[in-house]
Amino acid sequence: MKTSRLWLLGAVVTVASLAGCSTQPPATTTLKAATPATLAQCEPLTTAFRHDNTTLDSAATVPAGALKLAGQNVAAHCLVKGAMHKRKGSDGRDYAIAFEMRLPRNWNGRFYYQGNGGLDGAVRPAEGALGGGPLTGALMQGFAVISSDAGHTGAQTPYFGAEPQARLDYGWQAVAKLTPMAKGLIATAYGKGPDRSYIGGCSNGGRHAMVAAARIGDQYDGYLVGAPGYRLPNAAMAQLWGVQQWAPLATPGATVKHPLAPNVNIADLGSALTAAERQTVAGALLDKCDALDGLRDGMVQATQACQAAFDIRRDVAACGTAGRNGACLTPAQKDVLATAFAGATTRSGRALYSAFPMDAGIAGANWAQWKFVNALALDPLSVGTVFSSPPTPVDAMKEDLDARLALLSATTATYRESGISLMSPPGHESAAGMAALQARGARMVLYHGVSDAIFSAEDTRQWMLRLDQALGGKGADFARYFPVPGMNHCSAGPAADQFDLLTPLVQWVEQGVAPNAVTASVRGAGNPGGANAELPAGWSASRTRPLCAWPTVARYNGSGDVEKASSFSCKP
Ligand SMILES: [Ca+2]
Repeated sequence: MKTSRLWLLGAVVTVASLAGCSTQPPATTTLKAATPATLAQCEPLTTAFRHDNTTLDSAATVPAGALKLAGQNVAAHCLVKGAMHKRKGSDGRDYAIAFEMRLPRNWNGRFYYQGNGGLDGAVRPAEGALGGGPLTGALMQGFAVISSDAGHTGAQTPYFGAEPQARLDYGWQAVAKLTPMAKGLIATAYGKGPDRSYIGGCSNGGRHAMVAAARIGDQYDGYLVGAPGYRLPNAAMAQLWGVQQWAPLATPGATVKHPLAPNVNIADLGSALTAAERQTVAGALLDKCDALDGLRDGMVQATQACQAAFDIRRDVAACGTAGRNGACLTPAQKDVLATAFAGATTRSGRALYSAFPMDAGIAGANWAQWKFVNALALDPLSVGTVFSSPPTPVDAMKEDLDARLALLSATTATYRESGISLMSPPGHESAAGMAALQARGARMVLYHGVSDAIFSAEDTRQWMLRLDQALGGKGADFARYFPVPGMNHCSAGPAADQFDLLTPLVQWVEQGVAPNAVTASVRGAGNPGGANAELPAGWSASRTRPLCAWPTVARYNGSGDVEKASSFSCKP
């Protein structure tokens, strides 16, 4: 019975496909698979390679095992260091787009652009970081990898934002300049350019990938988009809103150390919603939502159903006359939290950013770090210096958010592209350009921690909905989105946060196999990528779960080991 049903289904699909072929072009294109090659030269590259506005400072062989990733030896490769567009900035400082490339001796024929996080400003090792909990990365998989500082040095100070060209390089131009150079260097090193090219990263790195898709869509075949801050200036504005809302609820006079300047104290906003209170919210949410996926396991897979089932004001215990004790919230706390999740607005009612999905990862330390520390220590600097035209200091506690929002869309004679424009993918409001990428055979895989406190997984879902509309209901032919329940910003939180979505992306681009489910692991004690200290005590140290392509959800099969991904299926 089962067999004949399957056979019948197969027959129907075949007939439909044939009918489709006769009236319209094939729905999907699969690009030719990359073929391996061996590194032809390393040290001579400093003189053998020539590219406009580019200097190579060094090229040296890194022997096998000299670099280790997640406890494994990285194979022998060539480490090339250099810079593009060395110049004197309008602020008198020296600028350049510094980079390193790591070229494996045994190369898989592919190029990986490693987009880095935060404000860039440092050439992180070109290991091909994949996002999520630490794993080995693209270099270990045989990719030639580039990493850059995106045009300025100083990973933690946004002074560069006042320098117009440095601001543009950070926003999008560094990727556009480095990409053809990197492909040329690969051609010189191996005797052929990359057969297939990929770009990926998390946070600002995910933003780089999404911006590249919109700006230089002919350059990359695959996009690995993690926690994309694709509306980063807007997200930073929502952070300022949070500062102003939480500050009156914080303990008066309480301070914590500034994360970048240990001698500086900043207001302890976290006292407005303590770790115990966040745990209380997570507990109430689990009561309502954990079983919606078929299993009480401390993980809320049915994120969308949970948004309807859970109400902060109704479902979290209210503090009585004795006041706060960690196990309840005051009405004022509930109001701020509910508004933050619904989506912050300015005084005049303009949306600052996005709604956020409610999820058990609110208990994670990284959630609080973003909402209560970075919001006060980092976001005001980025908004004031990098995203505002002209640069204008922010007073986080008192800032007029309506006026500030206008500065993010403004241009001047010196700053000719607005902060929002230079940071965001052009046309993201309609997923513009993605139909052409899809037709060419390019593919995108996205992931996002559902409990990411700085960039919203709901904002990513909304982009997927717009993509689906732009592709006539066939968004899944171009992009697959994998929400990661419980995960905070790019990793951590009570989550299975270790996964490799690059391998399935390559299979999709080069073999036409679209990913529906990818196995993710928790990082328990002894994990080679480093243990996650926030795993709940009741979970196995080797728990696995399927990450399911949205909108499907990992549902328990009703039987089988509750710690194993194989006991779950991705279903609507
Ligand atoms: Ca569950």
